[in-house]
Amino acid sequence: MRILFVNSHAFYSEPLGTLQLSAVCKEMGHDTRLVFLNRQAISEVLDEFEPDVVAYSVMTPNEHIFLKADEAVKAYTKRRGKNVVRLMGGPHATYFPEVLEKFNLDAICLGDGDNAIQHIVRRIEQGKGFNDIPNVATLEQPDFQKEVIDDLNILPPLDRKVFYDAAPDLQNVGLRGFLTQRGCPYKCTYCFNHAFNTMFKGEGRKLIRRRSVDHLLDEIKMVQRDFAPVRFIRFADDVFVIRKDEWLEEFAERYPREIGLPFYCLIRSSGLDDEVAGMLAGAGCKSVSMSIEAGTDHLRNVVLKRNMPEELMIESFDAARRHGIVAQANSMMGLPGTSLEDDFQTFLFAKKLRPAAPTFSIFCPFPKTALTEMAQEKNLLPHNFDYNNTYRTATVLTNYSEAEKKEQLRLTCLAALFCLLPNFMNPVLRVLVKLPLTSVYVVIEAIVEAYLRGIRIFPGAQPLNPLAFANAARNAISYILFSGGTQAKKEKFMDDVGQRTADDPGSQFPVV
Ligand code: B12
Ligand code: SF4
Repeated sequence: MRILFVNSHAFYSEPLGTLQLSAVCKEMGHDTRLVFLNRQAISEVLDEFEPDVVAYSVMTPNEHIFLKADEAVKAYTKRRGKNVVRLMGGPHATYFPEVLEKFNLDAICLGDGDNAIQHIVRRIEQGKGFNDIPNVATLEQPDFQKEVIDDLNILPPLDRKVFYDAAPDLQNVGLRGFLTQRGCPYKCTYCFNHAFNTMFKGEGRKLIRRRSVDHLLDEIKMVQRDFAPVRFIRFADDVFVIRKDEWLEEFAERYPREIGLPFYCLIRSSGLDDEVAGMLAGAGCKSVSMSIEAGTDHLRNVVLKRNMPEELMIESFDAARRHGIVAQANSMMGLPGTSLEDDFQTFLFAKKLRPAAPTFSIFCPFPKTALTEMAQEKNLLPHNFDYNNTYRTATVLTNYSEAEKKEQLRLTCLAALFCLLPNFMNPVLRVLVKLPLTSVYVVIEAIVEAYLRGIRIFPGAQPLNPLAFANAARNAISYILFSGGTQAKKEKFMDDVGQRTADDPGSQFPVV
């Protein structure tokens, strides 16, 4: 059977869930292909690959791109008179099962799909329907039995070949992503994890699961052998260190001996004390993503439920510096009920913590998260807001005037640069955000972002040469311009979804 996996954009980090599913399908003896909608025309791939199954993997802000692609799939089935099974999984299908009806899909997968895809494929072979498969909902049977994959060690290594076949240029970027665990126990109000935990908690279901160090290191060794050049490892777990435990001790002892490559991981500031920073640095950790999110204790700990007092954050950023770990730290502007002055305070707080790689974004509300519901209850966000149009755009919250929204956008573009400049420059930032130079600031943001990623966060992942840097900056600019661009630009991208070719990659995420 031929299974076509469909993702929206090729990012600098691989779509690990899709690669896992592709590996499972290949292990069952099936043929798989991956298409990125920002790189290749789906109709071209359909004609060439002639899939029996089309498997969409979707994040909520990209739903509109998939609706467009789905039109091309439906047109193909009509043209060929062929029955193609259309499936969807990933976070959007998990939190918005209404897509089943909206797309009129054969089935959706909610949560872990590793077993679900096997059952689905077997049922297709047997000519049977998809009812009564754990984590799978159909229009006929929307309620489903829940399951989480308990033992991650039974999963095959990710199918990276399918990724580099779809995005060959990304193999030269020597960055390779791995997951060591699934699940996150925290309850940040802007994130979907609390929704996931509420949905899947229950008798016998373990929400936090980790692979053995053996299983992980074996996969890394295999990737070093088969997907050279590997220069930098990116652990993509939501939180790499939830607690200091035996797993971390074993990893910290074996990883440098057996792998010895620099790595990056995500961690909460509350998890990085001096001891953990020392262990990570000793193991080869060169950079961590340690979000700040907001500049006051009230916003961080009451509104966002981050549970991170200021003193603790100062200590953890100091610990990172002491151990030579670059801290990438994101902060969000534009929270429900805040003002432009709060956004400046967030900038100043981030600057006080002195992260080596500061980044800033505008809060992007998603239905079904606690923070979005709170904003709607307080009439700070319309109930019918367009969630497809909130990523890298001006805030959709009503607690900012139109003029303030523009200033906030400019502040977000310039904040990373000004975090790296001396404090006496801060008043200049306040002047610059008033000038109507957003397009110039977007370019500045892209260059700073490409510099931080290439030189500070993933040093050495890409060989240092001016051409590679220029390419990364160009990609960053085109991605930011697309994702934060005008409605007209977005519509143009949508029109192109069916026509894009491999030679015209369109907007790409920065690859460095
Ligand atoms: C790495 C990552 C990214 C990477 C890129 C991811 C990529 N290359 O695909 C980057 C940094 C680019 C990114 C960006 C964003 N991200 Co992100 N990201 C993640 C993260 C941390 C890990 C993804 C992952 O590898 N998961 C592990 C794999 C195993 O799980 P999975 O992908 O879900 O796949 C499994 C199942 O879903 C299922 N499945 C998936 N597809 C399919 C298809 C079929 C047919 C079937 C049967 C099953 C199935 O089976 C898989 C194996 O079990 C997740 C959090 C998380 N824990 O998942 C957030 C997450 C996906 N991101 C999220 C968000 C909100 C964003 C941003 C909008 C952030 C922002 N506001 O700035 C942007 C969106 C950019 C854009 N325009 O697309 C949300 C998505 C919520 C939603 N409703 O869609 C998540 C869930 C975080 C959260 N908890 O809130 N992200
Ligand atoms: S720690 Fe990160 S992944 Fe976990 S709930 Fe908070 S934002 Fe989500």
